[in-house]
Amino acid sequence: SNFCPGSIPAHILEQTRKHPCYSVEVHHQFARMHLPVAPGCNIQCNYCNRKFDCVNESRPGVTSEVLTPALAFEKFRWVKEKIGELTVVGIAGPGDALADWQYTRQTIERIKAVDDSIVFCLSTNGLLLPEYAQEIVDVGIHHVTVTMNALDPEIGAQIYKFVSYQGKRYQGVAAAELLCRNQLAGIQYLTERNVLVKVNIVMVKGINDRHIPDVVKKVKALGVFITNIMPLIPAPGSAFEHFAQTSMKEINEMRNLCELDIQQMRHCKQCRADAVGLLNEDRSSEFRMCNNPDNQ
Ligand code: CLF
Ligand code: SF4
Repeated sequence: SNFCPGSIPAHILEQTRKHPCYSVEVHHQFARMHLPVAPGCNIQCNYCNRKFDCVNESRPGVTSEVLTPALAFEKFRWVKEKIGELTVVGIAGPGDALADWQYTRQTIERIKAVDDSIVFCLSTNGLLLPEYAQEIVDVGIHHVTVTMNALDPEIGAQIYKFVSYQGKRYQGVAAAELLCRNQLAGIQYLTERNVLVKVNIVMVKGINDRHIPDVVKKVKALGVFITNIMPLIPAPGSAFEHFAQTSMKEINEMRNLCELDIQQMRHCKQCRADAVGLLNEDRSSEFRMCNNPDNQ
């Protein structure tokens, strides 16, 4: 069933209107912060070099300080005091937000206990959604991003080097099949429970580019809110290191095509896992915990 705003409770749509990634018209008005509490990852994307932040929600070449939930809570209080227009707290790595779910959950619970106006958001590769989607709903997260690059396992096999799941390592077509199955089941579970799901797609020329419209149609049918087609920015040291960066011309042509099916995000900044501020003014360097006056 396609996304239908009429079926979403008013208090959730109220949150969406304050979310700078989901509501383009407020992205100069409201700020988000990412708390980098999730260092681990359970898959290996060929475009990722683990030394950097998760490429699914960020550009390569930058590394964020990893925080414990306790330090992340202190950072939230510091930033909230300085940036009044902060509305959204997101967990976007630097690995996968669900691979370290206990850290992600503890961070959100601590903040929620002191501030009930914050909108929580997370970004994941989706592998562990079947395990944690209900907890995501229970904890009160209504905005989730899943990066999904392929439905066809032959194409997925060219994007993912391996998938580690329930103590077993999968490769090739088996890895891509498993990841895709969990992503689709997880997305459907969330949309059926009024979570607004955004699907990020990394466009890799010659690999998944011509397959993207199929991915978009499929996730639209699962009730996804918006898709965000992003350029591949080849990470140094990754398997795709020598691939060409997808041009914005190519990205925009693909977005124009896919917009016939579902609304497209066009203002993504491919943020760092510790991004702070308005989408177009990253203040992460100002808000390193090592600069926190309370920490000196
Ligand atoms: Fe962060 Fe992502 Fe939530 Fe936004 S970012 S977890 S949905 S609060 Fe936004 Fe940044 Fe693009 Fe992500 S501009 S990389 S889409
Ligand atoms: Fe890297 Fe993110 Fe892929 Fe994990 S999900 S391998 S951190 S890009």
